[in-house]
Amino acid sequence: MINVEATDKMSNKTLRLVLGDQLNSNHSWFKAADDSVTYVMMEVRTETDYASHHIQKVVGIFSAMRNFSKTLELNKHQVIYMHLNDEDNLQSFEKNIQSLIAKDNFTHFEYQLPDEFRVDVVLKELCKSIEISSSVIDSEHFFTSRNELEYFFEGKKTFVMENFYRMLRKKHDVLMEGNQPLTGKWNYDSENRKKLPKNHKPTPPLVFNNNVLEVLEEIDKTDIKTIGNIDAVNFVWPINREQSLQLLDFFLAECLQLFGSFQDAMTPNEWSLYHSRLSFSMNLKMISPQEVIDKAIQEWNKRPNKIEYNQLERFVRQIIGWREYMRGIYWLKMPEYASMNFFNNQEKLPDWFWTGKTKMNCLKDAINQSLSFAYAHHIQRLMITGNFALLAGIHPDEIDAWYLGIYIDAIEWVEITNTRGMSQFADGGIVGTKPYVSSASYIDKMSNYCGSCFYKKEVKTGEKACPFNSLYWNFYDKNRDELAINPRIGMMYNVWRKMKPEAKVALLEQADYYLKKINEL
Ligand code: FAD
Ligand code: DLZ
Ligand code: SF4
Repeated sequence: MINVEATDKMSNKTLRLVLGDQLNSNHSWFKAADDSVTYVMMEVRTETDYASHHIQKVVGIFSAMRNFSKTLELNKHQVIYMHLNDEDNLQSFEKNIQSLIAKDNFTHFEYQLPDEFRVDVVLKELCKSIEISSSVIDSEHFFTSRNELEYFFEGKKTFVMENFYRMLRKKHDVLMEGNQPLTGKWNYDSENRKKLPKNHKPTPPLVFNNNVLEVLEEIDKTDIKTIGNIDAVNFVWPINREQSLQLLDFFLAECLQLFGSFQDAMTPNEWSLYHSRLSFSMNLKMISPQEVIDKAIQEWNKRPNKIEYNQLERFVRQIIGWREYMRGIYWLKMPEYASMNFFNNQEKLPDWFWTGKTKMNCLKDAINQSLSFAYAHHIQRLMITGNFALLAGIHPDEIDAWYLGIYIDAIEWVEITNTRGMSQFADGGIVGTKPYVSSASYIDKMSNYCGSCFYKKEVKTGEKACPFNSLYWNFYDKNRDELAINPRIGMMYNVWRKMKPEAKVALLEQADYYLKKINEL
């Protein structure tokens, strides 16, 4: 537990703020009930309106918040819960807190370190403006502190996720034998790139049949702008810690054994495959990354013949590696990160990103699935929607707004680093070493989308040519100044240079034609 900015500990009536993504029942705050402490949780318009969120995201967060406040009350904590339509709700964290302090004579205010830069600023400003003392405490969720990545890479020009991951494995003694990785090998990436076999039927996902109608009706009474669909009688996402743990158990029993093998696979109408769908539970802190990893390792120890080590390592890497790495980059690079646009892309997102109405099968599936479930797995986000947006030169602000809204797990610290960084290379290579772009051949290699598509994957120009093919070469041609010096990309320019001039012209004309009628693709 760290205590920062403590200005006065002599208070006898304390108000503690719990944010919607701080539902950590194991936090030291909640160890014992204390009559002098009141917790406040609030559904507010500043949070519902900073993006056009998916309706499942708003309903899911409110439902989880309400359940969390009930659990606190059951454990004898005093809680003020402000519902969205409460008359005295002033619709922002700072206004509500100021009002409560004045009304209820609190003498001390406390909050947990928020995960979003904007909220961090708001709460710091609030503490300066109030006349009572205040303090801030860690959220006790992550493996790393906000600044750990900065210290680790101090003096280095580039950041490498692999190095950060290895340091954390050693530091937290995860899958280690002394100072060496268990099995002697750190990285199993090359073994994890299988397409789903034709007749393979994946295990159906565990979904919850939560009735969240009451929450939905309250949102419907307002003018909050949301996107996507919802079945509010059978809401599929976990909305409390118990359900989050059930989802974890289901993943360990049914999916972990094939997690790595099919991590990059995509197939129509299968929205979850062998992914854990634990990001929502973890990002709201209903479960911790430590317990997810511990339980995965326990499961592997129980069933070593069923779960290969490489499947386990690949899963652990996502959580202790990528998730912590993205958080470190966020706190090191914000707020400048939010306006980076390395390629100076300026285009608007096509309308069909919001409707799914496109003839491109891969995009149609990934977008419709996102509208139906507020979820797409990593490769759909990176190599389908993200890939297309980058090839089409869409402005990163437009892309961020889409990703921040549409996914149930989208909280800015992990959304923006993945979107602007990993997917769009708008940070010029802070997160990744090269842009993730591909033509149809990669999409066909990893999915079963192309066979039934209106477009033809092998055709580059002319009728029914797959748009990814010409846009791919157009991207390299257009961004030559930025990319040709990158040693990981130089090879692509050799291929481009060796192409016949008329073939190059045809590809660029095709790309131009598609970009001009992007809304009709
Ligand atoms: P699994 O495939 O089961 O992986 C297990 C866990 O590993 C995840 O729950 C997640 O906590 C972690 N993880 C995996 N990859 C990453 C990653 N690249 N960065 C951080 N954590 C990772 N993740 C979010 O949580 N919120 C976002 O808003 C978000 N936006 C993204 C946008 C783009 C363009 C891309 C390419 C990726 C984004 N990701 C985001 C990362 C990743 O796609 C999701 O974490 C993952 O798809 C969530 O599904 P899952 O829980 O089934 O993950
Ligand atoms: C995303 C979200 C939404 C839609 N609504 C609320 C809310 O009404 N109250 C709340 O406390 N949190 C909400 N959140 C999550 C916050 O945006 C999140 O806590 C901040 O981004 C800090 O990371
Ligand atoms: Fe996507 Fe092109 Fe394949 Fe169609 S042919 S599914 S647009 S990659």
